[in-house]
Amino acid sequence: MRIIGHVDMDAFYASVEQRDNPSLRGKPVIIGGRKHSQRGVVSTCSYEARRYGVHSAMPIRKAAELCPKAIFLPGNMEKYRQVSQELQEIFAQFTPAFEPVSIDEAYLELSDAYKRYPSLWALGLALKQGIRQRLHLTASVGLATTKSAAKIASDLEKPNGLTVVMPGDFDRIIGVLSVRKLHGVGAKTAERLDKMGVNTILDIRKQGRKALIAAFGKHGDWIYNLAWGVDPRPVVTEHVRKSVGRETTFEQDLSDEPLLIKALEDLSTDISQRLQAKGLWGESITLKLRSADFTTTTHTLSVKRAISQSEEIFRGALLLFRREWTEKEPGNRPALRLIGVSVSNLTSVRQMNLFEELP
Ligand code: TTP
Ligand code: MG
Repeated sequence: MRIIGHVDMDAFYASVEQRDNPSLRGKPVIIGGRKHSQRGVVSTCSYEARRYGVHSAMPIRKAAELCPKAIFLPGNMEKYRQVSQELQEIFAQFTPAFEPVSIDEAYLELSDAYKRYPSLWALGLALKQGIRQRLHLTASVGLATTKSAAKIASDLEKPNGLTVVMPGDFDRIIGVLSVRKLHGVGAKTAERLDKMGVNTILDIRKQGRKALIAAFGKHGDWIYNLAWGVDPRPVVTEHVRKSVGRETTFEQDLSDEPLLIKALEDLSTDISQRLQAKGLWGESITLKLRSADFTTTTHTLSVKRAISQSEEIFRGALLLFRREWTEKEPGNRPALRLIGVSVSNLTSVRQMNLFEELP
């Protein structure tokens, strides 16, 4: 059984503004332009503003009529993108397989992560807490066995929600909802279903697969499957990072051993920080040496236990450096123009069965 999470930040742009400016907290905040803008639309608004009926895509003028005392802000995309990036770093601490679907929303493949928690509820809380501690923002989380159910679930208890839908709860929690909640059922399809007497997701099942296909073709088959909780779509990891590395090109070719070792140490520290920010550990260390005549060699060492500490990376890099450079005949020790270190075979789960330390 797969466990898929869907995370969606609450009133994302507005919450970031309230976080960074305490005087906005508890107030109706509308992002999307000036109050007297003639043409703008609302990007989003705080939950305080939603009570007045304001919502995304509404003309700013209409929003100002509904909630005259609201605070209107133009928004700061660069900041929201930065927060979105940090959000992904938190996801990476739970799983290497996550699929961002918008600036504030992602699917997470959590089947492995679940093994580290006593319950799905505990896993969901840990995810929310991770986001809250690092970003000081709330998210709504849905956990289910399919993308479709996880997405519907994350929306059910917004804001700051957590909803777990296991197959046995599907009919009770999701089955009773409007067909509009299903991925791919828009206003038109919903209207046609309504004419067939189909209002809830459970109603779709009563129609039978043939009737759905007759009415909507292939799309009908898809809707019918979703109504039974069948959705084989996997979490698609946009970019599986294969390694984290860094290299230094010297201003002048270098053959001074202490300086070269110092460079290795600095590279190791930098790589360690980046691995830890992403919640990753690596099982291989690669040393790259480029000599003054551009001859380039790489040498890799595997470690038995995944590492991310700078001292561990440095020890591995140093071992390779001694073997490939220091221990060579003086005549075979070229001056170097570049030295690089990378850590690969990345994992987001540190293996707990330790066989041995670094060589
Ligand atoms: P949403 O997740 O749809 O909305 P939200 O996070 O503001 O509120 P909630 O999820 O709690 O209902 O969209 C995320 C961000 O995307 C939103 O903060 C602003 C932006 N956005 C727009 O710019 N225009 C839009 O029409 C929508 C829907 C969102
Ligand atoms: Mg959101």
